Amino acid sequence: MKQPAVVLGVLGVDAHVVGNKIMAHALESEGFRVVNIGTFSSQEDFIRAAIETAADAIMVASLCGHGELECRGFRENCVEAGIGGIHLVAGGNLVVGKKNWEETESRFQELGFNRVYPPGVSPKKVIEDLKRDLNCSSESGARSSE
Ligand code: B12
Repeated sequence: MKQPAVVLGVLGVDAHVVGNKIMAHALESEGFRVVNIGTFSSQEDFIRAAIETAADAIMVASLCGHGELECRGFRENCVEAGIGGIHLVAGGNLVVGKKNWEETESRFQELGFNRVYPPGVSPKKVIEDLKRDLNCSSESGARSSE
């Protein structure tokens, strides 16, 4: 069975790289193939990488607070590029300051993200959800969380 692959990166003019490195390491330790495109990545960079590597998911971080603006049109651009069904995940500090989390979450769901996480989420929680969402079993490459 194929090892599940994810494209991970930091969207837009955003230099915050620490969480990206931690998330990449955590995903790799759990058996995912991680294509880390790093900081200052555009929507097109994510989508191109996902097509080239036949990724199962795109994992977008935005820390600066411009997430909502930067994430607009992401799902539509995936559809246009022929990967409309790809699993989309967003996390980091998605909005400026401390807004009501439920509002932020539903805003990103409306934008087409399957999973949206608040600031400081643990990589363990993100990976548990990802395994469930991608139907990963130990046979498919990602190690079981037990
Ligand atoms: C270090 C830091 C910087 C460094 C970054 C150095 C570097 N190369 O990484 C420098 C000094 C460059 C910087 C600059 C700026 N910063 Co700064 N920075 C921070 C700081 C103090 C820590 C960030 C960090 O490394 N945290 C540790 C990591 C482990 O946590 P994390 O990144 O949040 O990641 C966790 C989760 O979010 C999650 N996660 C990470 N990636 C992903 C991906 C996915 C898909 C998922 C699901 C989850 C996930 O997992 C991680 C583990 O829990 C934060 C404040 C804070 N305490 O968070 C501000 C902060 C992020 N910065 C902020 C701002 C405003 C800026 C500047 C705009 C300031 C300015 N006016 O110039 C600039 C932006 C520059 C740019 N173009 O990016 C704000 C963002 C505000 C907002 N979103 O509301 C913050 C929150 C500070 C604040 N309270 O105002 N910053």
